[in-house]
Amino acid sequence: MIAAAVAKGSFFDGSDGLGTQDTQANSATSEENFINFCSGKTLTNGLQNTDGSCNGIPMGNIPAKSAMISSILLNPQAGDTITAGTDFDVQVQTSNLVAGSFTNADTTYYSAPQDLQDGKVIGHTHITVQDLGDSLNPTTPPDPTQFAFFKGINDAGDGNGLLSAIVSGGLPAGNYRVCTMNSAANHQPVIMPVAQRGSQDDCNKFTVEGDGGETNAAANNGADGEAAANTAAEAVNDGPGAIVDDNGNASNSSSTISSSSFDDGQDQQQQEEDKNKNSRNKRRNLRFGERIFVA
Ligand SMILES: [Cu+2]
Repeated sequence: MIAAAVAKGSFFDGSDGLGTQDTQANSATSEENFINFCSGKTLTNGLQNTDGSCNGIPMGNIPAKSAMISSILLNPQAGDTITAGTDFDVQVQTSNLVAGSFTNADTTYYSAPQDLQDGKVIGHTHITVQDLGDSLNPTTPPDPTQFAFFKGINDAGDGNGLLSAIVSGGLPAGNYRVCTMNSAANHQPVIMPVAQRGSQDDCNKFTVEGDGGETNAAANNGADGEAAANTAAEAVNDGPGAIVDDNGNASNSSSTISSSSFDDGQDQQQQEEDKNKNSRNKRRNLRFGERIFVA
């Protein structure tokens, strides 16, 4: 590491600094800035590992307090009633998000730090809608694996922070919550400079009424939702750097990455594994047609 890049703040557990409280947890410390924190664990490696993983990529550039992200949903509004099975727009006005930057969610998930342009976070937002069950005010948190609609918005909207996603086909009758999930380009939740602040995200609750309306294609159990999850899972199987060429064949670029700077002696074994994956992947066609924005 370059000395100037070492964060000395990580040397201290916070037990005798300013702001110490009796009830606080002492921070973990590392004079190496946790550079080996993920050693021996399953690395995130840009993949959406459903069993969890360890990500060693820095958090990155953080905006000034004067450029913190804020959001307000314009549609659906709080308490709205929407007709079942009818298209509607989710619209959110954001501020201080340089929207429209959306990296490959299957192979570069959390793989690079948050970054800024003109002092503002470069990234995108996600819209997620969940069925709340019998009531708009349930007391049990909704299961995060279950969603009625999900979309990563990969465009810059109107260029002034107004972003939207069409819920094509609408939703079946029910009580719902719609939320934003603002993120940096590599899909990580945005990191803000101070603790005391307003939320960077917004949620509204609304009702869908009437007959008709099927499971939305972008639900966790809809065709697009399942295809996106399958693609993410295939990328995990392919390993870091999995790519798909113009013919729809997957290959793994990580074997071409020079790893001479690593001292763990596993490079050769890794390259052998990558080679095996390549030959397997070449037999496999991209099954899911159009690319689906999964995250
Ligand atoms: Cu994303």
